[in-house]
Amino acid sequence: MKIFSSNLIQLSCLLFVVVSCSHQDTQPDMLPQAGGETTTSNRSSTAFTEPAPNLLSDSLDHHLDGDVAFEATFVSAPAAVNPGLGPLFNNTSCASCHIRNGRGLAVTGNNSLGSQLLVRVSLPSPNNPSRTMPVPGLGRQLQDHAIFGSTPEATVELTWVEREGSYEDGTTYNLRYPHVTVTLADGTLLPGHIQTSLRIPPPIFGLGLLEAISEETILQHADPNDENNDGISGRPNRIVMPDTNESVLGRFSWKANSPTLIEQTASAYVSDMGITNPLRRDRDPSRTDIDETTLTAAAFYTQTLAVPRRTNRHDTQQGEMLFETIGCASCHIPSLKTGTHPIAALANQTIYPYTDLLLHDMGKGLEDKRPDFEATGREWRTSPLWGIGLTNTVLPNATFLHDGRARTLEEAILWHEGEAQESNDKFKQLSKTDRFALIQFLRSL
Ligand code: HEC
Ligand code: HEC
Ligand SMILES: [Ca+2]
Ligand SMILES: [Ca+2]
Ligand SMILES: [Ca+2]
Repeated sequence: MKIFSSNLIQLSCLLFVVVSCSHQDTQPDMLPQAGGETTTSNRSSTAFTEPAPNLLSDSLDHHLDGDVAFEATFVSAPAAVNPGLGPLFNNTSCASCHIRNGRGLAVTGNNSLGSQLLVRVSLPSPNNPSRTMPVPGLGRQLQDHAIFGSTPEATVELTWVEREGSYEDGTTYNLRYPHVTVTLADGTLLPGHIQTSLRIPPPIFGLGLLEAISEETILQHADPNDENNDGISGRPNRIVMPDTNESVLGRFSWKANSPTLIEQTASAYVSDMGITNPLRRDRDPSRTDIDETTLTAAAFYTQTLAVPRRTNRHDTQQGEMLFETIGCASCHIPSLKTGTHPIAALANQTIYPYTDLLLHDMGKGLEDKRPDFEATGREWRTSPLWGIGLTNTVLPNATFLHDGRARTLEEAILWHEGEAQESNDKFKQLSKTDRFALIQFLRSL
């Protein structure tokens, strides 16, 4: 699925500016370029599928190979095309979980189509309860599908529990949170002492830029002991690489539990689809389901997707101001600069991702009670907010937060507790008009 419409759209925007030049809207060129030179003007349902417009032709070819890899549907061996699925898996292609490169749905069930939600599992380590070990027989992730002749590890059922609350002006709202029931292959329930964490697939555009931010830049925003006393104490996650024992900065996934896009891609292949690869071999190390070319192409694809540009709405200034004044921008840092990166198109860009890539204690409501490397059960990585206004343009029923519990942007904000409690309280104190303005700003991203 490849769209070469970006030039056309850019052209039509230019024309639009020419004919409506004295309009109240901010001209598109005056708006911050969300992804620097990787920004696309496409804000349709294919907004997350554009290659970065500044890729040189060799890189664009590599990106298009990666697109094929990302869409490839695996089947069980032997087969002429894309064999090697499973034996255990959650879904059959990258694209079937990251719908149109956006997020996946928070729905499960024992359907033959594969599931988009993942359930991570672990046991507390006996020597250090803030560390985890794999669960014997289940590993660190439940695979709820299997090829013919094998048995899925579990079935996962999701029900939602509703909870009511109200804004300061008396307007009421409803929040929902998931209740997960895991039934193991032998029909018994997953024992209660096993830690679980439910995660939906996040969008995958703009990630190469996040990879290109220097560690130094990210650590500048960290304040683990809250020395400036603003109630915000972001800290980095650190991942110990299995081969080298080296500790590296985590950046990707909901708890920043993955250090690089090649690592994230390699583990997605093996854990989500049962596809062994040069970075994740199994008992027979002499052969893998895919080769290095396919693995690097898929990772390259996630590194080089364009970031959609902000809309040129005139009614977002008030909301943008509130985003600063009620403290959202303390974690969702509007702008960062990328440093060096092997992919030239990603280097030295001024970008507007609205994240610090750090972990924050988000309180009891969002707690999953499952540590992930250095992240505690209550800590989550500040989600990037670029493109968040396009979530439902890309996928109408898509939802927010790590487990997809928030049906609207308002609900996502209302779940913010812990370090973000003050921001949440201030949001609840806003007038209806100001709440709307803040949401309009988010929708313009
Ligand atoms: C079964 C559904 C599923 C499949 C299949 C899948 N993913 Fe994911 N992906 C997820 C989930 C869920 C997460 C979040 C994981 C977490 O937080 O631990 C994720 C996270 C990611 C991230 C991190 C995004 C970010 O914002 O940090 C990338 C990149 C990614 N996946 C790429 C891929 C690629 C490439 C493939 C195919 C090789 C793939 N995924 C296959 C569900 C899936
Ligand atoms: C203390 C840091 C912090 C502050 C302050 C904060 N956020 Fe967040 N935000 C986060 C984290 C961490 C997440 C991810 C939580 C999760 O998925 O469980 C998040 C998630 C979100 C999401 C959902 C993103 C997605 O992809 O699903 C939205 C929307 C959001 N924040 C908006 C806001 C707004 C608006 C404010 C101000 C009212 C705000 N945040 C204040 C840290 C913060
Ligand atoms: Ca396999
Ligand atoms: Ca497993
Ligand atoms: Ca602080």
